[in-house]
Amino acid sequence: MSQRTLVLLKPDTVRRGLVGEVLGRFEAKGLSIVALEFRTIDGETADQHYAEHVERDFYPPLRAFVTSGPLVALVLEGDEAIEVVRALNGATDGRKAAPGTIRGDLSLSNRENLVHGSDSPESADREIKIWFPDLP
Ligand code: RTP
Ligand code: MG
Repeated sequence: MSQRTLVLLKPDTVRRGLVGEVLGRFEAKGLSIVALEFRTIDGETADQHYAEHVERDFYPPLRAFVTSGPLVALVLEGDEAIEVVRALNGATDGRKAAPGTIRGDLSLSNRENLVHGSDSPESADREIKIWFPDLP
C-alpha cells in the first residue's frame, strides 16, 4: 500500500556533507520525494516534532542538536514507505545499527544518527502536518 512518511536529514547530515549520499539511498530504493525543505528549526518546533520524548532525560541534548543548524525535511512516498525508510535508516544507535543501513554505515552515535523516519501511519500524518502544513 502506498504511504507517505516524514524524513529528516538531521543537522549532522548537512554538516558532514552527506545530504547527497543519504538522499541518494532513498531515491535509489525507489521512493519518491513529494516535498522537501532546507531549514533551521527553533526549540518549539523541535518540541512539537518530538512530543513523545520531551520529558525524557535525553531530550535536552537532542533538542540542542536538532536546532543546532540547518536540516533537510522531506516527505517520501512509496509502497510501505514508513517501514522501508526505517529499515534503510537502521537501528537508532549508529554503533549498533547493521552495516548496509544509513546509520550502520555512516554514524557512530546514538544521538547524531543522521536521519529520522516516522514510526507509524499516525506519526507520519502528525509529523507531515507539522513540517508541511500546506501539502495537499
Ligand atoms: P527517529 O525518531 O529520529 O527516527 O529515531 P528512532 O525512532 O530510531 O529513535 P527514538 O527513540 O524515536 O529517538 C529519537 C531520537 O532521539 C535521539 N536519542 N538519543 N539515549 C539517547 O541519548 C538517545 N536516544 C535517542 C536520537 O537522535 C534518536 O534518533
Ligand atoms: Mg522515533
